[in-house]
Amino acid sequence: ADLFEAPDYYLLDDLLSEEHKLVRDAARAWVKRDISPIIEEYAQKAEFPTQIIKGLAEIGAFGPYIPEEYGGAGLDQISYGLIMQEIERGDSGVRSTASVQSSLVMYPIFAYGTEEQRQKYLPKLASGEWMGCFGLTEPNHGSNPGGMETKFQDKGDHFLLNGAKLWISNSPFADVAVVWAKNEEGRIHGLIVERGMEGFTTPETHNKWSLRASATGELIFDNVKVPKENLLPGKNGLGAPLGCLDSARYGIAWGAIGAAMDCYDTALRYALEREQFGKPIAGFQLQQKKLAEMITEITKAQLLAFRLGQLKNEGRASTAQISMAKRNNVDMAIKIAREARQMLGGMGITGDYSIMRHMMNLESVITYEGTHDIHLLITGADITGIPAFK
Ligand code: TGC
Ligand code: FAD
Repeated sequence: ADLFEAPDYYLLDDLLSEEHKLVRDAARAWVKRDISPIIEEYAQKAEFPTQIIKGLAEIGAFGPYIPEEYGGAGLDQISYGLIMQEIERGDSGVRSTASVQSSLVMYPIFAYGTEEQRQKYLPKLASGEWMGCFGLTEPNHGSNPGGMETKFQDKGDHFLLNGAKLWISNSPFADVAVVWAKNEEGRIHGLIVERGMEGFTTPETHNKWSLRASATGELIFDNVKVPKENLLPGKNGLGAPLGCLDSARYGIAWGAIGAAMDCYDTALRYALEREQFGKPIAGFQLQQKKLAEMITEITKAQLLAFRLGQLKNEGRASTAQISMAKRNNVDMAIKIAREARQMLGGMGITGDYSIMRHMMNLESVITYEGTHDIHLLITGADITGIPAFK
């Protein structure tokens, strides 16, 4: 088929609006044209393909749900999810870039920023003229961001920022960083730090076996003078960064379906063509079991994401509901990637097929934005009322 046909076993398309389908198909066509042909090469050489930034902006991947007056696409949450699904069908690293830009940089500026900050940053971020990153995780504080050590002091006409962030997607090339740091009272605030501010550096993290087509790095603040107007005034406390994570995790719940669809689609086609013992391997029960379980799990994940999207559109999706979908759908995708890889035999380990790349990428996706275990504990805390984190 010219255009990738997503598995749609329960006719979910019937529940989508014309706009949803238009947005989805535009993203799908762009991924097929501009991502799939080049992504393996960039993953192999561990480089982010900067030339795709313009295309990401054009399909509405930067701020899908940010209002049009700020340059966003003004779409609903299901369109946002469908865009993430299609991008991650191409590559989780490309979807990461879009997630960070939209939900972790544009969203906090939109939701917690002043009107001046919105006007200054959002249109340029929506067009991809500026790229952003989000600094929450630190070398000593990953799952427990509340323990962060990065801090800022009020120096009268500016803030003085010191500390370090690790594992930051897009940091090596980002123009702006939304950084979470504690003030002198230990309260967490968001600050917009711009490339070029003295004492601010962004060394790249090398030797990743996962998300190789995405640039990851550190953020180092050595007595950085941050103008006071760069503080996000609308919300403070750990709930401020966690509110951004709700939006990014929701996008990942959809994105993971895209990676799973690509693995399933590839394995199905391969199994129908590849013959052993005189017949297509798709004719063997063991291979059918794998394929049947894949389509079942994808279908369940689609329904979870779709219903979550409805709740999000109504402003009713809880953090715990989002955690459940992120955890389930990423786990579903990584298991499908592992099974699909085996179905391709030796060919499955090569870059001639996308599966091994998805499989390795998903090791990051199951870790970032809250690990698999942390999301289980969020569900546990929600249903029992007893947080088991500490
Ligand atoms: P806890 O006591 O539960 O909460 C602290 C305060 O925050 C409030 N809150 C929320 N507010 C808004 N939205 C949410 N989702 C919220 N969740 C909690 C909460 O009500 C409380 O408020 P208050 O007023 O009482 O202070 O916090 P805790 O310290 O016990 O930690 C809980 C835990 C472990 C669940 C949380 O910290 C967590 O989610 N940890 C995982 C860390 C994480 O996800 N890091 C992600 C970094 S960014 C990233 O990975 C980007 S990858 C990007 C890509 O490439 O796609
Ligand atoms: P740790 O918190 O040290 O966890 C190690 C293990 O212990 C995990 O299995 C975890 O589940 C488990 N564990 C921790 N606490 C508990 C507990 N209470 N109970 C049971 N088990 C527990 N962060 C950003 O801020 N911005 C980014 O853009 C960003 N991009 C990333 C990109 C990549 C490629 C990667 C790999 C990470 C990125 N991260 C980013 C960081 C990511 O969010 C963290 O890696 C993640 O939150 C886990 O933190 P950690 O790596 O320090 O692991």
